[in-house]
Amino acid sequence: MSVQRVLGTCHHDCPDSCGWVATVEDGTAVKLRGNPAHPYSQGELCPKVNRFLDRVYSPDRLLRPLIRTGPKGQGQFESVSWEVALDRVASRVGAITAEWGGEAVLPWWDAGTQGLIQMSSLDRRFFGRIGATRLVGSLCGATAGAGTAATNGTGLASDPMSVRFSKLIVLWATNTRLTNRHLWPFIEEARNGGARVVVIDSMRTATAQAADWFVQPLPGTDIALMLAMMHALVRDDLIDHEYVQAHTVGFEALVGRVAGWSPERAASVCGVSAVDIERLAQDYGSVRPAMIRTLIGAEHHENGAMFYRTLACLPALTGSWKDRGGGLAHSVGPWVDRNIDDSVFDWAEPVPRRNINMNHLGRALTDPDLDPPVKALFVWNGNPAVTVPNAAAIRRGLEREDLFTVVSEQFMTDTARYADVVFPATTQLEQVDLVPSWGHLYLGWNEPAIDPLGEAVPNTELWRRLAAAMGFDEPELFEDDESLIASALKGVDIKRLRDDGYVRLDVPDDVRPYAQGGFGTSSGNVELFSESLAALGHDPLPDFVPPRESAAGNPDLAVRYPLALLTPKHHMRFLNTSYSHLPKHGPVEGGPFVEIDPADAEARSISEDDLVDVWNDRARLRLPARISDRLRPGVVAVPFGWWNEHYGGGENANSLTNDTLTDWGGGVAYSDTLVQVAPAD
Ligand SMILES: Nc1nc2c(c(=O)[nH]1)N[C@H]1C(S)=C(S)[C@@H](COP(=O)(O)OP(=O)(O)OC[C@H]3O[C@@H](n4cnc5c(=O)[nH]c(N)nc54)[C@H](O)[C@@H]3O)O[C@H]1N2
Ligand SMILES: Nc1nc2c(c(=O)[nH]1)N[C@H]1C(S)=C(S)[C@@H](COP(=O)(O)OP(=O)(O)OC[C@H]3O[C@@H](n4cnc5c(=O)[nH]c(N)nc54)[C@H](O)[C@@H]3O)O[C@H]1N2
Ligand code: SF4
Ligand SMILES: [Mo]
Repeated sequence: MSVQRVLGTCHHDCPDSCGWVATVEDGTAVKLRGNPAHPYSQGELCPKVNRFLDRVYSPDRLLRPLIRTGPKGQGQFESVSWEVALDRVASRVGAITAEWGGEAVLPWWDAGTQGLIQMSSLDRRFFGRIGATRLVGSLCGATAGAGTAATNGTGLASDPMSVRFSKLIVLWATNTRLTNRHLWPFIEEARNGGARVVVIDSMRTATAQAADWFVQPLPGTDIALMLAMMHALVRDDLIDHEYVQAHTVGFEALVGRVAGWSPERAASVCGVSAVDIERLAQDYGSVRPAMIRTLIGAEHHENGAMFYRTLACLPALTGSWKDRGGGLAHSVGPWVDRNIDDSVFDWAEPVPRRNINMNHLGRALTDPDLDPPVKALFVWNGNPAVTVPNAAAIRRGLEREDLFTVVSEQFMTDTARYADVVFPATTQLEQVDLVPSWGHLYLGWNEPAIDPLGEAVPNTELWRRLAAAMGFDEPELFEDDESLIASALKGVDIKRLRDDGYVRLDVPDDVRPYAQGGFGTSSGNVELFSESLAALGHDPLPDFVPPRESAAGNPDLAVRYPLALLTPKHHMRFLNTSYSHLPKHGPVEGGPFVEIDPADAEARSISEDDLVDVWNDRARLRLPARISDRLRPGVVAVPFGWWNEHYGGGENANSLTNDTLTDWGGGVAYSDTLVQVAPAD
């Protein structure tokens, strides 16, 4: 028997990008464990990926190309050869582009794998060659990045692992223990050294339960809290004047703005008491090092970019960037640019192409005035029928008989069910890739451990086959995987990376990007007052504007829909919508439900486990009620990640959510959603 141990890296859209070791016996993977040598994940995976082999070898894996035989959305397909499926796509797409032009083709993809080449590489060339509509915007991360960049010029930020040197850790709108679990041991290390952990979240999450202090603002109102913190920092002179003088612009203007934001005023907006706001400001202004850790939880509001822009002012005021274990930690993506240049994958564009925001998929598929209309849709690395807000509109669009939909998937997702042609995709065990992380400073290598199952192919191979079927002959459309990876790497020893399974980015051990200033703005300073935001029509100073779909933003709507709805990640065994359909994941987590506070439940005569309707003008869901004290009165929550089938109909949590774009950054405000809840009749 031949036994091999193959090093790889988890591809999931998760900040941890864990290193793994697959044990392969006679070509079959029999064990998958964390790589104990990995400096960040330290030998552990997670309750999702501990069972990854069940996913790889699931009897439900799609292993042959499929062509639809029944009505759209019914999931009736027949297996066909690759040749037949490719011919079908080439002829339909050829006819569509001939009649409507390339922009009638819309590619839609996300980070189902965040591997460098399998997430996005040859697709850019393939769709560039077609002249397809360009997908812009982001479901995740871009708004947070654009918000911090408005203050700091770039998204460069603290190394999350340096949290172990902190004495005060503020986990702001991030559910670390669930979503970023491998950071927790470093937080515990800091705690053992005397650090205190404060969690600021609209929900009493598992992370909040593990904190020393939990602060609970109403959703979408944290900016008011931050403005009042700054008010108190200025009033009590907890400002690092030397740092502010040397490395910021607009301090006096900011002081003028926050003067109007007393803790009492902020308390009436965000629901956190003035006493707690004062205490938070005192702690933040006096304990050193103090690190603020955030990910993306707060970007899904209409004022999402302003949240991060305002948050980024705090460490500048206290000079916290000077400290190891201080500053602001969010995505480390911008550090990855030191060693990776993915613009090598771009297609040299001969003509400008129209843009469509990925969050507006429903609008794009149903807009009668869109010219040209979307006639062909390609989806890979994502499940937009469940993950994109206003999903009810997406479903109506996917049902269009004149829309030709192509999906590349590992499973028959809610999106794949609407496809005309489905191509089978490999998993991370079956494909080569390099995995940049957004949660730590190591690049991961992923060596294929087993041969592709059935006729599944990596995404890159799909684009090569489609290019050939379309009759294209530019050599850059056919570049092989290893060459693609090598072309994007800068200054990385690939052999070492392959041998060890990971390599540290070209960054120092002690990462303090702004200890001596050097911000990425044109002035080189933190822009407390931002001319560039003003030029774009935004408020040049931090300010709080209530989201339009909130009780404060739209009192009339709130009469009909008085409850704010959160739809957060909640289940340990889910990764977005991947896994909820698998037998050792979904059934173990139970099923979807709506969480409601005792006061709101009582006012509606709702008892535990009662079936209730949750609705607004977009859709209606019927769910069991769970009465809990994790939310403030006026806020309810439905966990994200379940498929339509788990709701027993054609809807899911995102059928209810708001697809308004964020203030800037191209994200979406799905956490600004108002609903009503009542017992089902
Ligand atoms: N188990 C598991 N882990 C995951 C994922 C998963 O699906 N399952 N998904 C992965 C992905 S794609 C990502 S991007 C990361 C995300 O990681 P996080 O950003 O940590 O997670 P989220 O759950 O999106 O949001 C965090 C918190 O923001 C809170 N929140 C929402 N609005 C507000 C607000 O206005 N103010 C405040 N203070 N809090 C607010 C929510 O209640 C939630 O608890 O997690 C990754 N890890
Ligand atoms: N209401 C609400 N909506 C949300 C969120 C929320 O918290 N609440 N979170 C948002 C966030 S942060 C994110 S990142 C998005 C996630 O949105 P999506 O990326 O659409 O979510 P996933 O469910 O992870 O879908 C990934 C799909 O990619 C497939 N896949 C994985 N690897 C490969 C591969 O190599 N090739 C191909 N072809 N397919 C592959 C998987 O089988 C899976 O079906 O959802 C967002 N939407
Ligand atoms: S999903 Fe996240 S925590 Fe789990 S193994 Fe993958 S990278 Fe690690
Ligand atoms: Mo995400």
